[in-house]
Amino acid sequence: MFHLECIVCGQRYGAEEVVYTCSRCGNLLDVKYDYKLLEERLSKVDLKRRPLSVWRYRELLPIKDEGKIVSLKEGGTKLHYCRRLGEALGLKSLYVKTEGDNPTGSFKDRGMTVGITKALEYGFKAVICASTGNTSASLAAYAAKAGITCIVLIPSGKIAYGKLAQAIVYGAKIVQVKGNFDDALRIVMELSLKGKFYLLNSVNPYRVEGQKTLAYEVADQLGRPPSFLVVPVGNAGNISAIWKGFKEYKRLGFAEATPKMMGIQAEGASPIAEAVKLGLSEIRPVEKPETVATAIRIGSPVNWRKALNAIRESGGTAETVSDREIVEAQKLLARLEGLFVEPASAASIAGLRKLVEQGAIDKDELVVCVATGHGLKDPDTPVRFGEPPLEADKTLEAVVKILEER
Ligand code: AN7
Repeated sequence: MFHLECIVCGQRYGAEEVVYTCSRCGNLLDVKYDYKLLEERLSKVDLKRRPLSVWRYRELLPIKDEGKIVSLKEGGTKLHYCRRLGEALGLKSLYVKTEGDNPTGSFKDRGMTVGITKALEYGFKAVICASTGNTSASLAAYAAKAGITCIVLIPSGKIAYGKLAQAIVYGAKIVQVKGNFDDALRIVMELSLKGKFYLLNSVNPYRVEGQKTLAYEVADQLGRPPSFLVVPVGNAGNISAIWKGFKEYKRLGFAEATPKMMGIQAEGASPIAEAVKLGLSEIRPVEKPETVATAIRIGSPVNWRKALNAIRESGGTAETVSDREIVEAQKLLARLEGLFVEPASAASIAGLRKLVEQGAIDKDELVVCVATGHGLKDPDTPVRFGEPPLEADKTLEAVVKILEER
């Protein structure tokens, strides 16, 4: 029903083989399905009868044994109509998809429910990942649910506190690496080739399949795909997966159009945006990535080729935002809509603001912004950049006085 194919040389791999990248040319793999068969067997009416969730779309996911599915009830996240934020940015139809609603507070859960299920299908007793935080939190939770060992490598001192707390409490073996995410990923990729640990970074073609369900959900929630889909980009698995989802929905006759994919990166970690803007055919990795949005502090995104395809094929573009713009956008979304998202997610709002200002997105367009992770993941950033609380003596008069002063 499905197999893997190299996105560059087309080499095929059977579903029984554990393989992460093409053993012939080293490039990324993609899961391929028999769409003709799926078209015959699956109707949109059938899908819509099931609850909105990742597994609503189970026939479109690369699972052999439904009995083995490990789920924490991921997906089915809210799509908020943002009238006030839309007005502030100059858009009539702006929606924000809050992926923080997921069980561990980020979109990674969509991928991990599929990824851990694959780990069990293959008979692994341990899983591994490198992470800027959310991947480790999610993998640790799903490994706990499955009852298998979880090992995570994180860049020393550079992950948000909430995410670290999650990995600790779910019982992962955590190794802080004295380097950045790219260093940690290189190590786990090498380690996974020894065969003992199943690798669940977004280079794993099965994991990102789960993430494409965001596209199906958005199309189902709106009744059609948006004109623009704005998403933050780090290792670039998510933008690639979401694009695949929209393409599949159209291919299956469940949607009539596809959105333009708009990828947003932090200025200090923006090799993909650079390649898009300069029209490069390959990215130039950033040696020392830096940004307040630690989730996307990634200099050498493994999925760059898929992401450049997604952006170009969809007719979209990429933009960069500064740390100041990210922090500002985080406040704006919180204060106008009551939605608290982490800095990386706020990057998509900051990027959208720029794209509207530049005229790349018209005010009448239907726009969906993906808020990839919950604000409570990183409580330090708003405290560091926001106004400190007032302080008063413990009397009514003192409190009244200080309130009047402000
Ligand atoms: C909130 O957890 O890479 O472009 O190791 O946590 O698919 O990498 C996180 C990435 C956006 C970027 N928003 O997604 C990790 C990790 C949030 C994130 C991204 C991440 P990709």
